[in-house]
Amino acid sequence: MRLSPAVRLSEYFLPTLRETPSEAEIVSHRLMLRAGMIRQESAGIYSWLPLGFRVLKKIEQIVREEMDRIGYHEVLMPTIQSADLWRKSGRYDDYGKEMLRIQDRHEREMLFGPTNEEMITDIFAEHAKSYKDVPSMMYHIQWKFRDEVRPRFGVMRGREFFMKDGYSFDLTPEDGRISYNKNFVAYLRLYARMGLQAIPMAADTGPIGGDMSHEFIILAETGESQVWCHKDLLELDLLNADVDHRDAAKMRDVIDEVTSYYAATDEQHDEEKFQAEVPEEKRVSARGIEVGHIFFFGTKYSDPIGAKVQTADGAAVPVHSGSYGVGVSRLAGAIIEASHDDRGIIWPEPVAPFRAGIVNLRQGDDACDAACEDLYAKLQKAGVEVIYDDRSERAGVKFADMDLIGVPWHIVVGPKGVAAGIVELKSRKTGETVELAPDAAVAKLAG
Ligand code: 5CA
Repeated sequence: MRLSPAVRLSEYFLPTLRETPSEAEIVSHRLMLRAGMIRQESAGIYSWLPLGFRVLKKIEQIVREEMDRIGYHEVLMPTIQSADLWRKSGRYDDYGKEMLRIQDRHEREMLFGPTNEEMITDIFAEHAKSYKDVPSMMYHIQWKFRDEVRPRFGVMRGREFFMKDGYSFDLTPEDGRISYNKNFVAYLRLYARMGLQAIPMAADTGPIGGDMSHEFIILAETGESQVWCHKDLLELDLLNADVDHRDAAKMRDVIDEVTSYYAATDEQHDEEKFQAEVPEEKRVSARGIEVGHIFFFGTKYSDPIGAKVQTADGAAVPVHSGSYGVGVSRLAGAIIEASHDDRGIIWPEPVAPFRAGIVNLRQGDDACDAACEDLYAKLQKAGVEVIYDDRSERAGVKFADMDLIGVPWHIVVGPKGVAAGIVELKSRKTGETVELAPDAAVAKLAG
């Protein structure tokens, strides 16, 4: 999906707030509201405004690329599902009050999907017949609804939220394990690409079920889970865990290395083991945010739904499956928790809504306006996504807004600089500034 490459702030819908909204308990929620990214519609249900929408789409695209890289096929299933399918798996009753149940005009029971194991298994069952149809992996990125008891922290624990859910189908448990490993390794990379160190931790399977599961956790004071891990996990180079997904042995090695360090959420934590395995100075006990969760549950859904394929010798066997979730909308908040300061958000470049922001210090001054227009055109031409603050506002307001929305590079254009043929290029992250010719700034940002 192509986002508009450039916007002028005077024409943009960016409702930033000076005051801290009182309803927001944690920093990411406060900053998302203050930066005009989201608006609450009901408890745990949000609209994504233009700036927030761009970030959401950037996160989504990274997830998509990493899924496609390991051989997934993208689909799109509906948000509304039939209750009958969920009766087959037994989860219609099990899900309890967290499921939003709906009746259509014919009094048929429907529901707003909290996840899609049943539906994708049913799709697979109808069309896949033979061992030649596996392995198969499909995912979609779609809105989910869970009527959480306590929606809170903005998009971090919403009721309606955006999730990537992937599903694998294999002939044997061993092959299923290989699919699980492909996902595991892809997850290490996808979070690293967003500037996050997400640590896989052995986890409970909850309502999804199965016998193997890992949560991907980023450490943050405001996280909802208590976690324990080995300090070295925080420094592992996860981005370069770039193994060929067809090389099962190499994938296994990467996973063995990462999982050789102690890491557990509170349901799985074993204090004695932690103390025995991890030297005191390496023990980390912290709060964490769950940004993904993967499960291997074998035939839990293929059995009741009848997803079978024929083996080479003609026997019909249920397929072995796993499901793999990424909290796409939660990530927008989680990234802010991991990357902000007292002035606002500091977006990691790959998920930034824009790469550059032009600050015109003297709007209406012919020379400044011309210099900014020229930069604006050249940045677009160079493929640099840019937001141009062309409002007639004081410099202080413009600086504050640019810091708040967290664009990685600010180009400050003022009358003195323009007269001398220079602009100031500032890094939002480090605060460092350099003065250089406008064309040099464009070249630097395009590089
Ligand atoms: N079917 C499985 C895997 S696809 C599943 O639903 N797993 S899950 O319940 O763990 O959800 C996957 C991810 O969605 C979680 O790791 C979390 O990052 C995100 N998520 C879950 N509930 C919420 C919520 N209420 N608000 C925002 N994100 C959520």
